[in-house]
Amino acid sequence: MSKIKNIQSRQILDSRGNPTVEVDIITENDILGRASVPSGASKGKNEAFELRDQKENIFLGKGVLKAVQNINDIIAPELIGKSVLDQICIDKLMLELDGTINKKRLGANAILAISLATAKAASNELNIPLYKYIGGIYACFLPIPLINIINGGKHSNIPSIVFQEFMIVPIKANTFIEAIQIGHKIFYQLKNILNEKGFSTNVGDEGGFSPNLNGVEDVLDHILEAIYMANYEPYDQVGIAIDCAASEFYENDRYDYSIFEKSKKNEKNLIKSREEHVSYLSYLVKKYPIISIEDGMDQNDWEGWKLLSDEIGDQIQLVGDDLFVTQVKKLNEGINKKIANSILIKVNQVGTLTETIETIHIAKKNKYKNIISHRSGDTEDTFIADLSVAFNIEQIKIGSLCRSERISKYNQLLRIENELGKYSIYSKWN
Ligand code: 2PG
Ligand code: MG
Repeated sequence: MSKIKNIQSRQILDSRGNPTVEVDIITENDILGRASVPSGASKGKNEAFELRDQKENIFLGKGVLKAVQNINDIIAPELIGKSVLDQICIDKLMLELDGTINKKRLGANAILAISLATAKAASNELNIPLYKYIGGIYACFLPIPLINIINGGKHSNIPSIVFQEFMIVPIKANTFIEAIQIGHKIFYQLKNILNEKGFSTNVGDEGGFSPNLNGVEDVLDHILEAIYMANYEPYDQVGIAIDCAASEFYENDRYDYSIFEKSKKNEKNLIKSREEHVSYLSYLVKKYPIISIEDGMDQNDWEGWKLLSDEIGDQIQLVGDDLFVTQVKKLNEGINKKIANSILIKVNQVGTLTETIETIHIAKKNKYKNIISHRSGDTEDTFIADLSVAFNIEQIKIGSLCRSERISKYNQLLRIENELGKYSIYSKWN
């Protein structure tokens, strides 16, 4: 009954209007599992391979019809008749069919769409919420949201802020809805402040504002002002998290802030050695209520990562995104070298649900925090909201409180909180 009867794949659009893969898996019971795949702008070099058609005159080369065809011609015939309850076997079979290290043959976007749709079909087949199907009876923790409010770097087209994401973290909220209310208040305070000063409140790729501010400290000053104006205590009630996405401005062994802070191009101190960059981050941590830094260093600058980890790793959360690309091998390397203390989890960096779960478990075992994450190009798919609850993950990063592809995930978490009712537990920051 839970056997796959039909698989239909198609090209749909992500939040940037670029094509992405969607899959429908239909069981013999006519039960549907549907999933779609997100896509990053600041991608790690070691991410699983995203297969694009590369036909310049169609969708600027970003079509995914080849991936769709791989599903229809290669993957689907092998999966028809298999049970959607056999997630591990299905994921393994796809890895074998692909046969490459980074899923280059079939495309990680093809493989991931099937992998996620399989789990959804299974949960629908059993009539169990997705988070419970994946995580079991102990799945009951709602994550703390890292709520994006300013977009810089590659997520904005205003070349004035080198770091990619500035987020607020409601660390003292007692429920998910309370966390959202706090975020909402600060988000709109910030909007007022920016408006009054004549800055644009247009939003970037992840829904945070994208104003023409004067670099990182100007952004942090504005966020701090918004936290105070909303009547919250920085540090005590609300912390700041940043994603430097440092791989995007690392060139010739230097951290070159002028790549994104173009108006300041002639300022001498914009090009920093790894030591200067680490000192700057450490200075920011002293000056502002920063409690988490993601990708503070370039993905290949392990020496820099070590320096940063030794310098501030015992004070704040240091998150590896491009550094670990959700892959066990990279994470183990980091654990052995005592680099970072947390990992960003993005399903499409590794390409199957099974491998994502393996990485989550390795992190937990080694006391590295997991932070489930969206991509800057995302869809209305809410899989990652359920995934966070499935494994009682402490934190989630799903953008700002606008743009429907972000809101869909917040809403799914609100539904889960509502459904769990008195059994829901809200994660605590520690
Ligand atoms: C990141 C992500 C998501 P992108 O760097 O953490 O916020 O961005 O999807 O562009 O890689
Ligand atoms: Mg990142």
